[in-house]
Amino acid sequence: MAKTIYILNGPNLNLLGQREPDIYGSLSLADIERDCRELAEEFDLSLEFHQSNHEGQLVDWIQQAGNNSSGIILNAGAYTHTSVALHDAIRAGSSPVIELHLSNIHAREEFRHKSYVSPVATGVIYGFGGDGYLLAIRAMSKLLDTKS
Ligand code: CA2
Repeated sequence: MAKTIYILNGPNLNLLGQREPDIYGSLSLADIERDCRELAEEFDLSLEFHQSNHEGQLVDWIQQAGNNSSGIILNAGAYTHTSVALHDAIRAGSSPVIELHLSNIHAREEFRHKSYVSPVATGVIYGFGGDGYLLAIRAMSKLLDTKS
């Protein structure tokens, strides 16, 4: 049976492509989803792709992915820098988690340097724009193969 990856996107990522293209690129989230689906199919992975502006909804999806033994690619947006709830949800589950950011968060404001996700993530990818999602799918495919 095909393994499943959850790609979860946090607050304001629904605005991608509409503003701040110098920082986040010109792709919309729908463009990114389309490219992810194409690559996931090549790797024979089934894909759950979601975005929410609500912290609790992201927690629910992280728990759901854990219950289904799925991998998680998480761009938690601004919650990355604030959310103990996301940290705890990842910690409570056994899913491998790749933290992802479009921008290089360490080349930006100081408040973006702190991540509550990094200490409980398997790995982190940032600074490659939309391509980061594709790099993360490749990395997750290997992680899930090693796990089985
Ligand atoms: O670089 C990333 O992927 C971030 O997770 C994006 C978050 C930011 O708070 C993190 O520090 C880094 C912000 C997403 C907001 O996206 C927008 C897109 C277009 C216009 C305005 C916001």
